[in-house]
Amino acid sequence: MVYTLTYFGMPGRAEIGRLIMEVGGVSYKNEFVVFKEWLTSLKGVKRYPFGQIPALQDGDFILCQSGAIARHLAKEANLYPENPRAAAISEMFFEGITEWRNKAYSVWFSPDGKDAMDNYVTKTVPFYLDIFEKAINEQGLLGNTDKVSYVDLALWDILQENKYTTIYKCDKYPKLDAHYSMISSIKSIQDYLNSNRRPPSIDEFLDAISL
Ligand SMILES: N[C@@H](CCC(=O)N[C@@H](CS)C(=O)NCC(=O)O)C(=O)O
Repeated sequence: MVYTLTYFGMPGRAEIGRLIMEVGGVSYKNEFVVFKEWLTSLKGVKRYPFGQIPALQDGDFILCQSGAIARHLAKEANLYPENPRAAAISEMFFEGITEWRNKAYSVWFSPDGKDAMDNYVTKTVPFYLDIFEKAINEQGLLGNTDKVSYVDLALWDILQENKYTTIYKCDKYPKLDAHYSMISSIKSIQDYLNSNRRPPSIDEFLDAISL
């Protein structure tokens, strides 16, 4: 069985699914959708219940909504906490990461100008960095287990998407730094980042569609 992961040619909301499959050893292939083609012919097709992507597919099995995709894959890849309370805590943090991502995309994809971007960089991001620094300090891994889970990968993803190491890295977040480095050093993550399965960044995607 090989999943097909359909999304635009960028990490975005599909990236957590990719990371889980890479770390968990689940076979998949990317189907990169061209934005123009999406708008003109693909958006309306019935196979996507919400008319949006990412979508994960294996034959008749079609799953949309990035959180549902992440949880399904995490369970399959043994990256989902077994203990019900640890699972609930992991979901709490996952929802927080999604909330952060929604705020980011509302600024990056529909820029309301410099003020919105400044507010995002100086207030929104530090707000979430403080929360996750505290969480990791208190409980180690975000899944509240002794091994890396899907939500730790989701945290790494949102940090790298926000260019954490170049813009925000500072002594204020030692636990986050250690967590980020630990995930970056996982061999399957390194292999993935060096492979052609890793799509171009959101910046490159935005540059390309504005041409
Ligand atoms: N809640 C959904 C949001 C999906 C979403 O916003 N997808 C965007 C790309 S990031 C999309 O399909 N945009 C094109 C469109 O809405 O036509 C999820 O998490 O998967």
